[in-house]
Amino acid sequence: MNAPATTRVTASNADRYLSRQPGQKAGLLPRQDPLRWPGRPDGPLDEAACKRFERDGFLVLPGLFSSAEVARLLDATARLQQDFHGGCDERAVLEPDSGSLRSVFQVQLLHPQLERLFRELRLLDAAQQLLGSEVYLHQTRVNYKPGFRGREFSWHSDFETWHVEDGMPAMRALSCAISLTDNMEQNGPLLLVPGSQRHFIQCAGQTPADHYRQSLRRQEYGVPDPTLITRLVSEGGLRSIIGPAGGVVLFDCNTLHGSNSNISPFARTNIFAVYNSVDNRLREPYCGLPPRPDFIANRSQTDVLREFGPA
Ligand code: 6CS
Ligand code: FE
Repeated sequence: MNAPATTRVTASNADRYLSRQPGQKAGLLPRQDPLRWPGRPDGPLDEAACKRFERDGFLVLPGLFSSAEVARLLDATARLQQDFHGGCDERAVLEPDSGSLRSVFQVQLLHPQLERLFRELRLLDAAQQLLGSEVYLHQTRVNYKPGFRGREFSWHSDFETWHVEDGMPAMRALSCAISLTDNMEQNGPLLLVPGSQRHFIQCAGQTPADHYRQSLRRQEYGVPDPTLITRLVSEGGLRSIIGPAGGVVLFDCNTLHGSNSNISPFARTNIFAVYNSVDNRLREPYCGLPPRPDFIANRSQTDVLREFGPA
């Protein structure tokens, strides 16, 4: 006799990536999803670039935006920095100790330049090609990482958080980071672990209620065990993404990453867009808590993202 519908766990919504379950220990599971999804072989990335993304879990695209485009985007993000300083709005996240502005989320709704940016075909087509489908925006943000006061982002896999806390079923999303200032060794560049995307890092500890209020400032749950980080770094190395403003790095939702504090005088300001496959829309959070707010995990505007119409 079948279990009543309310308790039956169907194959389609079973939790394939258990993490932060009661009594759970840290561990590694093999990835159960493609590294590069089939279905859209044509796009702006050549075969060598796609193979680098599959191998490393990220792809660096230097100089994708011109200095004139970067200047316009910097103006837009500086405007948001003025409008949101002091954290007057829940979409603005402040640094844990200085109160400086750390991040602003859902920026495509806050400035017309940014609404257009994420629909640029050089980004949209690349995301569709790697994810093998049409896409929508799961999350966007500006990370300001101001000079002297920009604090670190602990080691993590975005997918572990987006699966556990947002109900993202499969590893079929990617982040696109656009650098608006020079990313140097000295100002807290993004650190990525090549090859780490092949493992799902199970984290111990149960997710607190409203965890995002803390985690976006300083993350303590969903941070992998140091012995597992050490193992993945020893296997794949550690790559810091440095380069002049205007560069882009695309990284898989499950690639282990983090970044150091910025004690230099130079801001490291990057815009992030997370493209999710339209075949991977969010379900109920696997941690069993209520869904996170829309500005962090978009559930309300998940139609296919298309190129912006003529100006
Ligand atoms: O929780 C999140 O969605 C955010 N946290 C981090 C550290 N990276 C992804 C995302 O911005
Ligand atoms: Fe992240």
